[in-house]
Amino acid sequence: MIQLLRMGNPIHTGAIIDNIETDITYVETLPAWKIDKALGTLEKQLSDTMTVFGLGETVRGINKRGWIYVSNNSDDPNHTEDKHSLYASQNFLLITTPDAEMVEGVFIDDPGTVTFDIGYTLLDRLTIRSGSGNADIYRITARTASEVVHLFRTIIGQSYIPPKWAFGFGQSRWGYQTMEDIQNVYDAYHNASIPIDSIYLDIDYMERYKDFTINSTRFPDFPAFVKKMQKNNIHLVPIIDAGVKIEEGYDIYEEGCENDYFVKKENGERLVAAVWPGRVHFPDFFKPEVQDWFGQKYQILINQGIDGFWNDMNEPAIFYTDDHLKEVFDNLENYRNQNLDIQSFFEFKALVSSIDNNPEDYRRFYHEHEGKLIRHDKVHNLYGFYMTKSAGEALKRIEPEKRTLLFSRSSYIGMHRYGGVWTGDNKSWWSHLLLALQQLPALNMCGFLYSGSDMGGFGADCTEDLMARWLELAILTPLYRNHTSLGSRFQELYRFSCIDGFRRIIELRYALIPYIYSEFMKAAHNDCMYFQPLSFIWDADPRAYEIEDQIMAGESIMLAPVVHQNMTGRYVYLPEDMKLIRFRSWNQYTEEILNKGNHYIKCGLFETILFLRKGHVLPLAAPALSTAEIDYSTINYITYDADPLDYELYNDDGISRKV
Ligand code: MIG
Repeated sequence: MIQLLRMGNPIHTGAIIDNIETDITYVETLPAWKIDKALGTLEKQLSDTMTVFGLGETVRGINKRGWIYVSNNSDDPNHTEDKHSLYASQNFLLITTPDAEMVEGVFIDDPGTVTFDIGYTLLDRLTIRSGSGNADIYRITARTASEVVHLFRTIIGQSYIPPKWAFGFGQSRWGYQTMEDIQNVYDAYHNASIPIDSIYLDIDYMERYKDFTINSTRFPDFPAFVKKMQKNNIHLVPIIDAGVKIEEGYDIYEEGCENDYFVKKENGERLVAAVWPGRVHFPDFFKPEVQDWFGQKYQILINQGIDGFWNDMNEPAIFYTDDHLKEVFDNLENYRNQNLDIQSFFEFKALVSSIDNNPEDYRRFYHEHEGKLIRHDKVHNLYGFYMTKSAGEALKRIEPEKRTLLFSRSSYIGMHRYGGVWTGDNKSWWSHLLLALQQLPALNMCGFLYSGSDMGGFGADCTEDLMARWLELAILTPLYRNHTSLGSRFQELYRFSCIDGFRRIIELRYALIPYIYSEFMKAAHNDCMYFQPLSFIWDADPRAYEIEDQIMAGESIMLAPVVHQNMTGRYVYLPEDMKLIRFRSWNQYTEEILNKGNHYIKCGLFETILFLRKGHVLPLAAPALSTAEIDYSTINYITYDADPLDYELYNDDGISRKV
């Protein structure tokens, strides 16, 4: 059952699809919730046995109890557990207990700031607050968690489906500058015989960080290079940033000015902000004509052979605005030649550090939404969604028959119909390895099936063991990309000492692609989850609700990866009898049946452990150097009290849209 309670006067966000077939009942109250429309709050008592799942890409665990989360898309590269906001706002929660007769989901459709106090102020109280008091609140109830998710997904629409090659391994690094850099990465992978499908182009491929340009000194004949790479089954995936550089003669800047496509301030002047290129204007993605215009620009790169993109800096991130920077400089004068004391020193410091992503700046500009001007902060969390929608719809227009890879940093529920997400600038920390696992089921609940973290970690220096464990943890994660920051230690797999170990893991990944692709496509077509918390399956088992480092991936496999340094094994909880498959490589593995309960499982550094459910099947192909070369005619099936024919293997040409 789906109920809708309206608070205030919410805007139409597009999170929910327009032609819903599911019945929705409009209500004035919600059972077991205390609603205060004046305050914009809804409150619920949490019993001891209740678990709260959801919120998509956030810090902390799978069970969200015990913290306060704030939906306010933020470019913050320090994802520590004291943070409240990351890049995305996925305002969906699911509340359940082991003995539940009914499971409840709530979605707060409000693109402004929304606060989720989940047992922070009071241990047993959940308080959700819409900052503006304007929100559509959907309450979805069903017998099980999976049914709640399924119902929810029927009203938010089908998930984005990437081309099959996007399930292969990708290599990225902020700092690859030239054609030679990219060629060297390819050559090194090729020489090491490590399978790979994509290499990413970060901001340095552009000319002075201008969207849809190619630096012709660094890439003298870009289309030829793209083609050459494609012959090797390598797809180049360029980054697109939200801000458009202010530069006379730059066509996109000039067209945007002429046609009034950029966001403006109250006085009607265009907002001048700054990101990589220096001063930029932000396209007003809220206007349909701007969506069409900007989206169509992707064709410039498509025409040069490109078939994948990642949208960055679309919270939008703001280094500074001209207006605020001027205020800061003016103010700084007051501190010159002063004896800065405890008070003034900290004011001075705060002044300087207030320059980027300043909340005041997000109140300086407006969007034109369905004919009305709305101040940015009230709809802030839609910006990345609309940028990606602009791209996604254009890609469909440009190539109606073909799937293109597209994922974004910032997002809001609804964006899952147009692209996937990566979880932004994590760090090469063991705690972020675990976080990468914990975010997946929450993202899947609200339709973000194509997602993944920067493997090896973006910021900080990666170690060889962390990289190996990350590749193992993500072995079934759809987006499988090694990415890192400028200035960090090189972490391409061939940089490390045990290249053979890395090759064995990546080969296993490729052997698993028939399974990954089948399970992904089934989840996308049937509005289901690919990654699930254990309790979604074993819902009567109280232990299953407390497992924070094991998840289900598809119907057959439970993941229980090693997430700590210097450990060659771990405790695993089996909610039922399972078969442990310990892979040394894709074709060297042992199988062992284990009983329900607790086990200590050995897992050496370059070993991958998977747990196969009873009555289920795991298909395995012989690996190839790219997804295009995987031979489906030689699939081998590992079974546990099941017949290979029990498995529904899904395959298609991997590139056509909707079959
Ligand atoms: O602020 O384009 O999250 O993946 O490498 C840095 C450079 C801007 C942030 C992205 C990251 C990317 C980086 N970008």
